[in-house]
Amino acid sequence: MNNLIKGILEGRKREISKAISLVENNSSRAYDILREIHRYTGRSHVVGITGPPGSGKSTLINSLVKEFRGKGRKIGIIAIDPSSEFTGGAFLGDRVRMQSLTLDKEVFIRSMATRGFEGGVARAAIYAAKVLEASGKDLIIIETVGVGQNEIDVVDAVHTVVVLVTPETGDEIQVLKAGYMEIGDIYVVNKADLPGSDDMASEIKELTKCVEDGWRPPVIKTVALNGTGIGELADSIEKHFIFLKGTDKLKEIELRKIRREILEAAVEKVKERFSPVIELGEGKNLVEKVFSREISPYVAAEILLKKIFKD
Ligand SMILES: Nc1nc2c(ncn2[C@@H]2O[C@H](COP(=O)(O)OP(=O)(O)OP(=O)(O)O)[C@@H](O)[C@H]2O)c(=O)[nH]1
Ligand SMILES: [Mg+2]
Repeated sequence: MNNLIKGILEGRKREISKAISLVENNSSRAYDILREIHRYTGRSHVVGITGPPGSGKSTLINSLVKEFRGKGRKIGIIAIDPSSEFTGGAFLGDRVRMQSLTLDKEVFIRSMATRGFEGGVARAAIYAAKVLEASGKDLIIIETVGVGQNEIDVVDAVHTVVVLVTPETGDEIQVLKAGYMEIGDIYVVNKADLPGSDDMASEIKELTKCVEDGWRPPVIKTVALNGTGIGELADSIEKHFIFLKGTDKLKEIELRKIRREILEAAVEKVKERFSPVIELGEGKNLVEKVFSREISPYVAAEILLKKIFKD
């Protein structure tokens, strides 16, 4: 077994970090690693924490990690950080806030900017989570913001989705109605020290009333800054995982992830085979034919696919 894999399995930060960088760069070595570690994955609880910018996700995760460390859990955190795309400010802020945690051997934290990743940041985050699973983390937390495609991809790949809102902006309920209400397994009204949090919590309870799949999403008020409500939140997160394990839902989520992984691996393989073929021989001819409008790119692709899979 090579040293990188060994280091990951032993939970060493240097090796975990290196593997995640390879995943981020979509390097072919990343696939070698993912192939090797697959059998050591599938035991962690993967939690997505999502909510509008500035709602306190990073602060909350900081408190949650302390709570879970108290229970002896090993933890990995991936923060998908859209703000760093513009100024780098939030990145530094998160870093400072989370610095105390990084001294802990059993806590691994990684921040990812939303741009600059071959294949998308959601994909990088999901594979990074897999590396963390293999490293023996009991709990993996992915922080995401917004309701864009990245978000949906991440939400699809986690076991438990925690949606964070605050009483700060009145129109957030509109945001909730627009997309968050279908995805949350647990709702958190953070900044409960500010006025309006009770109303906010009641409104969300009202909206989630008709959720009918054996799990009624709890609504929890927290003050991430001082730890209020964090114990209750940690309990809910664990209860949700127990709920998933007790039904076929956990397997459903895993199968969905696996299907996507197989599809991605297949696309990757086709790309690998395709690229040289379009440069030479028949491929080159087909490119010319597409150029002269004799055939379309789609027809050229079909011809080449048939040829590749015949060999
Ligand atoms: N009053 C109050 N402020 C809080 C609370 N939790 C977080 N904050 C503050 O809210 C601001 C944003 O907190 P972050 O944890 O960076 O929020 P975030 O959701 O991670 O932000 P982005 O990653 O930029 O989307 C910071 O100034 C925090 O100190 C809370 O419970 N009460
Ligand atoms: Mg943050």
